[in-house]
Amino acid sequence: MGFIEVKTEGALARITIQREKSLNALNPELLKELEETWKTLEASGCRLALLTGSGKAFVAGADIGNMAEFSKDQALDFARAGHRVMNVIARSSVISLAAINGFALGGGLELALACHLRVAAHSARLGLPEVGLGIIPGFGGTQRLSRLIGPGGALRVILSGEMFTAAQALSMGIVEEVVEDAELERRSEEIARAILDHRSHLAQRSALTLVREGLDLPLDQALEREAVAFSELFNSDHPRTGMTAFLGKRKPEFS
Ligand code: CO8
Repeated sequence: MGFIEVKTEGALARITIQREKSLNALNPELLKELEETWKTLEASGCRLALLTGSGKAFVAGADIGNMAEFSKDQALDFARAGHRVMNVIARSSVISLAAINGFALGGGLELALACHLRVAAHSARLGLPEVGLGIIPGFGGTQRLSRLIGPGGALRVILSGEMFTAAQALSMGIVEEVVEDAELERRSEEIARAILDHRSHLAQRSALTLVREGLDLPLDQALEREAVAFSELFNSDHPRTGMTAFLGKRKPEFS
């Protein structure tokens, strides 16, 4: 342990990657630590993780020094280790919001893509520069980016390897919001609070799963899953709590 700072406040966790001298580049130890951090968050009852980087980068990619002399087998192991971590984050019931504070390149952008939501600081720079290194985005980028913005946009980003601005990322649909640099922390926390306060965590968990898994299903099957998931919420007291609070002009307090 040692590359990740975790600060929790109730259901909110602030996660900061701290490997500043390498612009928070992801090496195997850091990846392992990220995976363990998420598993700890899940066990702790945390509902939302705000993920950011320390210094001038969110994450500037996988650690290039670590990869330069890879054999084919080592490359496969590393790609699989990356996939495992990104999947843990993407499939987690802990809602993840990437607060992109600087460079989010290669594996760093792929990490942000594994998160459920992305807010970028105005000066952030994003990109998938892998093809310039003779490799491909191997931490899920070829798949998650094309699912997020479509194949044309994804191929433009991947094939050019160009760095682009936060405003360009917003127009491509890669991030949900861009804010002034000084506002990144405050605005990310505001979004987190809007998600957490007086909202049903059971309904949110259900919606997370439906959106994520539904994308891989034919529409009719995905809609049927939605209907079943909708009905299953009525096994809990959350629908009654939420709707009686509305009718009583109160804010709901979900158990
Ligand atoms: N890996 C290792 N070290 C890095 C990385 C990185 N990805 N990025 C930056 N660093 C290091 C630099 O080498 C430098 O170290 P040192 O001080 O010892 O020379 C330090 O961080 C500071 O960086 P710079 O001096 O370069 O800072 P600048 O502000 O001049 O430039 C940049 C910032 C533009 C971000 C520049 O550092 C850069 O281009 N970095 C590399 C970005 C990149 O190509 N990222 C993609 C990496 S590949 C990848 O992520 C693949 C993921 C999928 C893997 C699949 C597994 C098989």
